[in-house]
Amino acid sequence: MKVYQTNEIKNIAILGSSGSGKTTLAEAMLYEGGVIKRRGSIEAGNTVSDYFPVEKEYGYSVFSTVFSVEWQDRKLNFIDCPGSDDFIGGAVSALNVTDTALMVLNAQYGIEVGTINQFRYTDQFNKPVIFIVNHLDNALADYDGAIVQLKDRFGSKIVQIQYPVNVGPTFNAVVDVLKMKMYRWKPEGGVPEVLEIPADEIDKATELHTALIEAAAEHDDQLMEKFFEDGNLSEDELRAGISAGLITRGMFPVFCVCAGKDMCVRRTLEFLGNVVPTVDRMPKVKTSDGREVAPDPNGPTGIFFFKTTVEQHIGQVSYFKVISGKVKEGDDLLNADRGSKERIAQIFSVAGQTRNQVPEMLAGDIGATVKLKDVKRGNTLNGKGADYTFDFIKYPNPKYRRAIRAVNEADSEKMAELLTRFREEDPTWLVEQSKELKQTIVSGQGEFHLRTLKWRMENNEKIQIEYLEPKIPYRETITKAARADYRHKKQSGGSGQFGEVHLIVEPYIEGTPMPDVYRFGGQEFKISARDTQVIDLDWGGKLVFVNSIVGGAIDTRFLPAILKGIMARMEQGPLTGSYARDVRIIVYDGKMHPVDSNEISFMLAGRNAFSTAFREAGPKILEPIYDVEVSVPGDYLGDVMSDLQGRRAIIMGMNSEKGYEKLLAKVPLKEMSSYSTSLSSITGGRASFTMKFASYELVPADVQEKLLKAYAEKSQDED
Ligand SMILES: Nc1nc2c(ncn2[C@@H]2O[C@H](COP(=O)(O)OP(=O)(O)OP(=O)(O)O)[C@@H](O)[C@H]2O)c(=O)[nH]1
Ligand SMILES: [Mg+2]
Repeated sequence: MKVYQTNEIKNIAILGSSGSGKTTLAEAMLYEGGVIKRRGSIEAGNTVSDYFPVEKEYGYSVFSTVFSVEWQDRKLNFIDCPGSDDFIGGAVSALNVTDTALMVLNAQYGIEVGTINQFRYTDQFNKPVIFIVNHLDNALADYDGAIVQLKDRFGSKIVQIQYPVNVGPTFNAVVDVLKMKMYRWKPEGGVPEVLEIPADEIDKATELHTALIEAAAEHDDQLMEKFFEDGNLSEDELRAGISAGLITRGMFPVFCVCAGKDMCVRRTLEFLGNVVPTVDRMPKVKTSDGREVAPDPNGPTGIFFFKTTVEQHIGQVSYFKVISGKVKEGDDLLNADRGSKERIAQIFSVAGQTRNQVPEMLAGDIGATVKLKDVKRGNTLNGKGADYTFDFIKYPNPKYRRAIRAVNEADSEKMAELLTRFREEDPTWLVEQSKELKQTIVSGQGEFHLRTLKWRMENNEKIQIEYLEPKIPYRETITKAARADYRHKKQSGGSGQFGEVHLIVEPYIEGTPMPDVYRFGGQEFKISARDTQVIDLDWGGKLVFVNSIVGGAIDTRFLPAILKGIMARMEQGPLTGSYARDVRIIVYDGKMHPVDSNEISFMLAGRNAFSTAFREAGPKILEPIYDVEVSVPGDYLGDVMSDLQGRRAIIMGMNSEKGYEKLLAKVPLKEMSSYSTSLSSITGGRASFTMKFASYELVPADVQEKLLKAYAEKSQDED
């Protein structure tokens, strides 16, 4: 493969909901581009894109796959992304390094929830979008229905470049209103016959052609003038206008294909080669500190790694985009994120797992390298004169949480290593070794995400694992002030132990001042704070520790020991052993013994006084509450609402958005355990949601009772 100039390179993400035919389209493009001699299929498990065993097993894409096709002296780099919401990380990474998105639709379903989710990302990244209606040979294909949905949602930005002459199993022809020709295929697809538009299609074709001309003229003043003068635009002018419309997202052209039969795929490639913007025409990317970087092949070298995988027999393969300058074999570069040096031994242009070595790559290009020492996804390698780092990737929060355990204890360490590696490949995972819950918690995007992880562990790595219900990180706090004393006294043989602590506990609410006087049982306790420590607890919330001891009742040197004792109890709250938070503790009195007082005595006295006071202070259990946002088609809204109410949700609001409703709710984490599975079964997979930690809130009395009982039983078992 030759070395391509920046203005010959186009980077394109293939998006669309699961099953829309992205991988099949990729296969047809590779075939038409002469990269492969035979088209593989999902059914036979032999596509270029889905080459990992887990993808063959499930017949879905799990990872994004890079491939390139040379077309009319241009290099089209594609990234075939997984469509399932569970693997959205692949699409997000791809959008960071591509300039145009192909959004594939299944003609049977039109716009699906996956389409909308992914479209939202193209919006965030401000990338041009071309819609491709696939599956036109499907008996249930409804091309017109798909166009109505698109127009409904995106209005006049939807511009048809083609339309099918017939849909369903007999599909074999489209009218192209840019070329004003009809294309017709033999059953094997591939190269079409190019024909004049038949008489009975002329009116429709002319109408769409006019609409296309008007839309193209709209994005360029010169074209607009020309259009007013001549009432027409040439083919080249049309292309220039569409290209301008794409870049500003003022136009979303619509194409037709039947990927399964390789129909209209060549025409799509031709359009991509001619019309889609090259890297140098797109807005410049920005570094982490906001500097613009042009894709200048003569600039300093900066290459950004957007994906890493571990492949059999090779080890780590690292995929990068040349953001600036050029990268050559033998280059010594510096990892700006990790400070380490790396030598680029080989550079590859890739098509799935096939790699073709190239001597260098210029700004804008996408390739891969192997055997780097320490490069993670998201890192940048810089050459002389460059100090770039990029952090443009924003991934969604995980929303499906399980505890994971190796069935054989001996595999635990290997399991932990693999989890780290999987997380490096796919940043939408979260892996947490929770000391608090005594569980390893993996959080991903959905049940299917976790199922593929298990499959890979068991089949590729030969480690048996199991998922368990994850524990909830409850918290404990108090709701009123209380007071307690505790004397620790021990007399055994020689020296004894003595420490006595008197303290007050009360809820700590940021911004509320401490009173000067407390009253308990008719008695007044005057407070004069000598020292206040505000401690930010590792597990959230605060502990405020006030020294209000008068007259040297306890020596100042014992205060750290008292605090240490209290902290030990904060870490294992008196109610259920969960972390305690948001407490103010005022130590106002106590007693010492001239000989027997020592640190351990005050530690124990502090701990026990705190424990007693805490129990008297209206203690309550808090649970994590999440902000949940559900996007659901209007017809399912009622069912989704009542399901949420069954999960103790508080509905916070609702917005309508073209056939979809967006529901905002606050829901306890405990109730979100299998939400993605339920939501998908309620809505037939047509809804999606996101969740984000919001706050800790008191659990209802009945839940508290259950938790206390469970803890008491568990403690008894352990005794
Ligand atoms: N009839 C018909 N079937 C198609 C067409 N394109 C794809 N398929 C089939 O649709 C199914 C899904 O195709 P894929 O290419 O895996 O779809 P995808 O968009 O890559 O799906 P994900 O990887 O899960 O996101 C497979 O069974 C394909 O054979 C088409 O044009 N016509
Ligand atoms: Mg796929």
